[in-house]
Amino acid sequence: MKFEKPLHVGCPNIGDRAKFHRYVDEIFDRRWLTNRGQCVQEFEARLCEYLGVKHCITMCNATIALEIAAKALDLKGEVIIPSMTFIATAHALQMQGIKPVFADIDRNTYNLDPVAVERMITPETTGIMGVHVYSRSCDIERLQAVADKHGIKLMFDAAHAFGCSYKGQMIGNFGECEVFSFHATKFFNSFEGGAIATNDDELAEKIRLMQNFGFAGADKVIYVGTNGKMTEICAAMGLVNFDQLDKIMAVNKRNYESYRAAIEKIDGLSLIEFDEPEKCNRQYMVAEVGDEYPLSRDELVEKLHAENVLARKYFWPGCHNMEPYKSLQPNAGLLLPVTEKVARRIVVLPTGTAVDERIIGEICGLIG
Ligand code: T4K
Repeated sequence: MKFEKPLHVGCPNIGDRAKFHRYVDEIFDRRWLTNRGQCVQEFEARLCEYLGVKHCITMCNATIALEIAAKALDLKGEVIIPSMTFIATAHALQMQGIKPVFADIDRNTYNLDPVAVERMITPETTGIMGVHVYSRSCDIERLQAVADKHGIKLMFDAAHAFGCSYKGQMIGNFGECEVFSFHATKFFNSFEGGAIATNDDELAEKIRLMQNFGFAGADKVIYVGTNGKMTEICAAMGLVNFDQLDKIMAVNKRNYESYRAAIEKIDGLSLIEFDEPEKCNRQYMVAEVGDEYPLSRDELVEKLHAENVLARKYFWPGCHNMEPYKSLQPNAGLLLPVTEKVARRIVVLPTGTAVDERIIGEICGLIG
């Protein structure tokens, strides 16, 4: 049965509309639309409290936030990242002349394998940018140990991991800093948006300066910077969505259980698993298509699309197989066997408040 309307991966979760409209009226009344207004300040205070972190600087999006973070940390030369990530992770480095060096991932968690990371370190390496892919945290302790051993910096692209914890502590507290995305397609959105969380006062100050062209007062620029500011309207959306954070996480957990009950009965298909005691947003419903499944991953995606279920292949084919990296580093794939294997098998299914048990049942009926 074809769904009447397309079911997107990344259909936004939207909070209390009346409350949002009240915020908009207040913003218009104040005639203060951007540049660290009241909504941005309130949003940042709430983020800090929720994450238990000293600083959380909101940004226009996570891509610019990654660029600012890398620059503020003085990363240069080579920085190690996974290829199994959204292209923004690599581009944020390449845009400022830093070479992203792709290290392979762990077969079970799809996150950077600390052993593979250490193998990629050269005299040019200045840092590691771990990515908590699909909201499962990296092996933070082991990555930190590698960084410390080699005297390089560790930061995280935590675009997927807002609301998640590692060993009981909220993501946002690890490495030199961590970068969140609040893009419309994330389970918690501010239309567009992001934030950099850190417990380092000096780094936070530098990031605040760089986000606002390097201004340290009227007519006084003391640092190179860009425009990374979040608007008031985006912060208002973030504040409204904060009120339903627990609800969305509960919906995603319920969806996960519904998918799991159906998918575990299907030969050759498996859902990724989460570390139960940890907090997790479960915002991506990720399944792996194995050899025993009657269709290839691509055939399954095609079949679902024909029924208006717009499943995705995140993060196929891997950053190293996209330009400019494919041309600049044509042999990178030779050292990425796990990435290449996993990227060929992944399918991401719709979740969030746009789907329910009945819809999931129908989707699984198409798959099974
Ligand atoms: N690091 C990582 C690890 C990331 O995954 C991302 C972004 C970033 C960094 C950078 O964060 P931001 O700079 O974006 O804050 C989407 C998102 O745009 C992107 O934010 C996300 N990761 C990535 C995994 O997915 P696309 O190009 O695949 O799809 P897009 O944005 O066209 O939308 C996906 C689906 O959602 C579409 O089928 C339609 C649906 N959709 C989309 C929007 C915007 C809606 O239903 N409503 C909407 O408003 O990148």
